[in-house]
Amino acid sequence: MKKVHLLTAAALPLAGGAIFTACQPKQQKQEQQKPFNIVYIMTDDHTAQMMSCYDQRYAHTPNLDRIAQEGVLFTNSFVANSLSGPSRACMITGKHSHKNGFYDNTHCKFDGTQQTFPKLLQQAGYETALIGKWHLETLPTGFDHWEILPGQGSYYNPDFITQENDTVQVHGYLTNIITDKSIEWMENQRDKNKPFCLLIHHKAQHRNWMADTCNLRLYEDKTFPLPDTFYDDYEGRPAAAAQEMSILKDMDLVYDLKMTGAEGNKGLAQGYEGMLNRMDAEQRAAWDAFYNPIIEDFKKQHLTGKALYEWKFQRYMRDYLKTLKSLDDNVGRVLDYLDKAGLAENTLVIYTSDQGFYMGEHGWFDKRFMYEESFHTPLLMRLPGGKKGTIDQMVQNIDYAPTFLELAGAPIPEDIQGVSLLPLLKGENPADWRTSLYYHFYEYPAEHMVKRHYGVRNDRYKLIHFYNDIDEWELYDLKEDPHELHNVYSDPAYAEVKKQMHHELDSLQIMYDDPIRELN
Ligand code: SGN
Ligand code: CA
Repeated sequence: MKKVHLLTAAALPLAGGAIFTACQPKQQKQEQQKPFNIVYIMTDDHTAQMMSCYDQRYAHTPNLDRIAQEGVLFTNSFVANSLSGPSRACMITGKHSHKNGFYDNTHCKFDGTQQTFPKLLQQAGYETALIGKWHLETLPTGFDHWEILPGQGSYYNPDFITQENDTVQVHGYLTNIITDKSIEWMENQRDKNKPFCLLIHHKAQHRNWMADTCNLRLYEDKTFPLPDTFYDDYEGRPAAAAQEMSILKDMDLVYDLKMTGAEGNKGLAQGYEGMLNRMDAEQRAAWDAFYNPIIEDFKKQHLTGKALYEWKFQRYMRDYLKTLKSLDDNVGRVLDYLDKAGLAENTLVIYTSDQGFYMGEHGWFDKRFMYEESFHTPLLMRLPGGKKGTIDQMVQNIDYAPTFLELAGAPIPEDIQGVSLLPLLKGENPADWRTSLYYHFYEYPAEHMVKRHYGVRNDRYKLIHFYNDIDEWELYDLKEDPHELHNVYSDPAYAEVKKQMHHELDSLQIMYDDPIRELN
């Protein structure tokens, strides 16, 4: 039987079905009480529709699927505020945005003096490290080691901000480099006498989906089916109609789809030029050799209307998947390293994204809305000796901090708003698990023009209030209308549901102490 290490804080059902309890012989218990390490891999804008363990239509992600097969896949995993900085702040504090103070990407700087789970893990004897995208505007605190990207970072020959507050350029492709640095830290830089927690934060799959040159030619023969809601008319949903994240109108031909010379936003074209200028001669030659013939072909076609819209969707899907190939390969490298280094048996591996993303659903890219595709975020966890299969309970990214603390045997401070997922990972089915989730998005007016909103979702219904320069309520019956096309807020048939959902929303706002900050 495989050697499995026991949790320090709680007994786990072990691989092979054995259950460790308090009556284990003392010596055996002591031998096995080796603390778990934590390897937390978070990507950016990677959505469950583009992971084969969640959705078979588009992507093939064997290494991500391996985590799901050897551990658990959460079917109902959500964020608290679907945007990078806010999402990261919720994750690291275990608190909603109004409690951690990082509401949006445009106005906020993370208060690094506040309590975070890496600091609490350090107090519990862990060594902590962070490598990759940070996006919280102040320098990281609570990490023994960190190397972060300035802002969104660059896919090619990226800069890193080091702990000495220097900016250093590294040659190569970012997803590989973040993985190289992560493996290097685990292998050669950490204190091997301590348990560790490593946060590997990728830029991929963030806009503008620039793939590694070795993957550019993939998926060119594929034509992807349009999502069912690709031609949504937003009837009955004024906030959905007002957004600026449409593939047809807002996805830029040059910046997003690499059609140099095509019509588009000048600032974005300059941004893209800057990205190309980071490349060395070899990278640039491979890039041009691939995209130039597509540019020539695109010019000849003179596409407009529906044909242009669908052409953009196909190019978007291909670029996203090419970028994803590196991500999946590099997750595989981390898993292989953990095996080779003998760490897999006492390391919790987590895979998640800072939020979901639209892959043409409602005609969109980007995120922000409390609608399913961006409210949902992928979540896989592999805990040695823990449950295998799927977990259907409703979980949120504020739950990660208490999970890690409980796993480390550290106390969970009272003011953490998330709930430890450890009972679920142990295969328990707690009778009092939460039955609804709270959401609040603030970044407006801003890029993509998604209006401010908050709401509640339970296993069947979702109530959303869009506010600020609008006052609109939406109610969805997710069973009858999984694509959220029919706002039934004013439908008399849903009067009782509406009342109950309002009550649930009020209860959550009281419980989480959200004064509904209608910032202007
Ligand atoms: C950038 C992107 C946006 C994206 C935000 C936030 N524009 O501003 O499309 O919504 O980041 O993304 S870009 O022209 O700079 O690519 S987040 O994931 O970091 O929150
Ligand atoms: Ca993001």
